Formats: sequence, C-alpha cells, structure tokens
Amino acid sequence: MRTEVAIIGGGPAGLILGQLLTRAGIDNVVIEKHTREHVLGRIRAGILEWETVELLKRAGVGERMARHGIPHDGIRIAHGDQIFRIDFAELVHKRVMVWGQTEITRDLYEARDREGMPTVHEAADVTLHGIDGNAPFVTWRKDGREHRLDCDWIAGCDGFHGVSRRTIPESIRREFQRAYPFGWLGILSPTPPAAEELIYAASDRGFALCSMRRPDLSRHYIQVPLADSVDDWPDELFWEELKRRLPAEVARDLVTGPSIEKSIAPLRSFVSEPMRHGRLCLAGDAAHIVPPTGAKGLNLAASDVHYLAEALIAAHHGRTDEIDRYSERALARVWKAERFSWWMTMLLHSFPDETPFDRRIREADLDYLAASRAARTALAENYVGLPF
Ligand code: FAS
Ligand code: PHB
Repeated sequence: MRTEVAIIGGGPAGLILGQLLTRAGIDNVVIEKHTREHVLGRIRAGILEWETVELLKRAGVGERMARHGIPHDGIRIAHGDQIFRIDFAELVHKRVMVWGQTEITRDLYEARDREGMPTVHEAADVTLHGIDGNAPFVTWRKDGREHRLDCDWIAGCDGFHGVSRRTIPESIRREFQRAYPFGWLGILSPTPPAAEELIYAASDRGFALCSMRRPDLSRHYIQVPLADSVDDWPDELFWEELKRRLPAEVARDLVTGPSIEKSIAPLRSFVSEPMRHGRLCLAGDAAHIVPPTGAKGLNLAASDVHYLAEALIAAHHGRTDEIDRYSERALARVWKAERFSWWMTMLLHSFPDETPFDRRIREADLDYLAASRAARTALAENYVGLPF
C-alpha cells in the first residue's frame, strides 16, 4: 500500500488532520490501535475554543455541533462561598462552545466514511520506519499478518502512550514535565447541570468542577488523591463531597443522580520537543499533555493539526518552508497553553504539601482575580484561546 500521509492514531488529532488533508486532495490513511467503538467510548474534553469550532467547520463536521453545541459567554469561579464570573463576552468579546469530544470523534469517523477514506482499526505493533530518509513507511500486524504502508510523511497523532514520539531518537528529544500530586475523578450523570455555565471551585477540601454536555447531561469532577480508585467513590459519596466543595447556594439546588461513566485521570504537564524529526511530525497528545483545568488538551490538538495541515499542503505543492517551521510554530502556542493550564491548576487545587504561605498566596491570587478586571481579562483571553 502507498499513500502521501500516514496518520498514526484515530483520535481527534488524527481524524481532524485526515479531514483537512482529504479536503485538500491529499491521500492519507489513518492507522488506529483500537476499534472504533473503543475510541468512541472515551469520555474526554468538553470545551471548544472558537478557533477549534471554526476548524471543525472547515473539516466538514460543524453541522451537528452548530445544532446541539451550547455557546458559553463565561465561566464562574467559586472560592469558598464567594462566586464570581469571568465574562468572556464583555472582557474579550469571544465565547467558547460546549460540545463533547465523543461527539466530535463520532462526526469525524462518519465524515471519513462518507469521503471513502481508509482507516485501519485494531492495528497491532505499529512501527515507524525510515523517518530520517525520504521514503518512510509504517508496518503493523492485523489478521495474523504484517502490513506495510509506504508514504511521504508520517503524522504521529497517537497520544501520550503512542509509538510516534518514542520513534524520535532519545538523543534528539527534549522532554519537560511536571506531575501533579492528585487526580480528577470525573462522572457523567443524566442530571441537569449545576448552573447554566461551568463552575470551577477552589474549596478548602480541594478542587471541583461542574460542567455539562447537554441540558440533561452533566459532567462533574473533584480532585482526589492519586492513591484513590473509582471503587473508593460510590455515587452518593461523590455527590456528598462535590456539594461540600461548592458554595451553599449551588449545593442546595444541585440535582444528583446515577453516574453513567466514572473515571480517574492523573494530571500532568508535559512537552516533548521538537515536534518534527525528518519525515515524522507529532500533533496533539503525542507531543504534549496539559492538566484539564484550562480545557486546553483537545484545543491544542486542533491548533497543531491546523498548522500541520498547512505545512503538508505546502509540501504537496513543493514548498517545505512551512514544514520546516512547523515545530517552532506549534510549540509557541503549546507553551502558552501549558503555562495557562499550569497556572489554573496551581490556583484552584489544594496541594498536599502546601505551606501556610503557599495557601495565602493562592487566596491572594483568587481575591485579586475577583477584584481586578485586568486579571479577569488575562484569564478570559487564555481560556477562550489565543489566536491560532
Ligand atoms: P488521543 O489520545 O485522543 O488519541 C490518540 C489515538 O491514538 C487513540 O485513539 C489511541 O488509541 C491511538 N493510539 C495510541 N497508540 C497507538 C499506536 N501505537 N498505534 C496506533 N494508534 C495508537 N482535554 C480537555 O480539553 N478537557 C478534558 O476534560 C479532558 N479530559 C481528559 C481525560 C482523560 C482521561 C484523558 C487521557 C485526556 C483528557 N483530555 C481532556 C485531553 C484529551 O481531550 C486530549 O487532549 C485529546 O484526546 C487529544 O487528542 P489526540 O491528540 O488525538 O490524542
Ligand atoms: C469537561 O466538560 O469535561 C471539562 C470542562 C472544562 C475543563 C475540563 C473538562 O477545564
């Protein structure tokens, strides 16, 4: 088999890139480790920057989002019983869209089917070859035999645990990371949201987030110790703890119900540089991870593939200047999102080893945010997303 671009990974980064390339007339094959059902079963991101919304429209998957997505003009921040709003519309004249990653991935797969583009699922032992030369290729095992795909470029969109990043020689890779001493326990519940906008809560008992997917489907999170497992958190204990972390007026009206999904995700900040080596370019979680506090993970995957699609389209037409600057261009935006996600995480979470001084600094930061339009504007500018 031969194609122009081999895309490793059938998550949002790989599928959005596949759509952008297909619509530019560039052949591509997506090679995914799991079944489509497994990929669609993941409950991940929920907030889209408006640049991501526009990118999804360009990728041909904006129709259902336009009908069912919920535009939001702000978020609320709760600090104990105090609650204040970050008014995106008033401060930076922008908004975000509430539309789940699961829905995006579903639309992307259906669009790929309509375009008749090849997607390999259940590809085992995916291996990248020849990325330092001009004739790279990918091999994998499926149905008891080895397969080979020759290509011009490989897009490593296979997430944090994928094979692509590790194909770049260790001597070339520069990795930067910070692990956080807690995780997020998240539930999906067929209950109305806690409020009409997201509530990020910094309480003495730890962080909580009240989000949503639809008017009848809520997504809530609480910070938990890394040693916890989902079994430590039966639904009633989760709801009780969530209410204790919310302002009394919000807790009083919170509608509880059964969880239809429950999981714990660790939090880390991670960047691997460079995002290009020879004929391999990384995009999305394959190159970087942010703590979900800033709702940046999926949106960074979107800006990466926006830049990468432009670069591969230019290369298709004989120009390599764009691909030569892809890594630098993508990383400039990645690091600003890493900073914002780290700052939101430090601001809103309780740290086990926090000193009384650390705690007062955190409280002063929250008080400053509540009182300063300049501080709220800075948060709003980053939350709605810096320009691609
Ligand atoms: P993905 O990890 O989504 O996709 C990579 C794909 O590559 C997967 O389908 C995987 O099966 C496949 N793959 C892996 N190894 C392979 C191999 N060797 N060969 C072929 N395929 C391979 N972001 C937010 O903004 N908000 C959130 O609330 C949020 N919650 C999250 C919760 C969890 C548990 C996790 C892990 C992430 C969360 N994220 C969140 C971040 C998440 O949304 C990512 O940013 C987003 O999925 C990035 O998309 P991709 O880069 O496509 O990576
Ligand atoms: C979500 O709805 O899953 C969500 C929203 C905002 C975040 C993280 C997750 O910062």
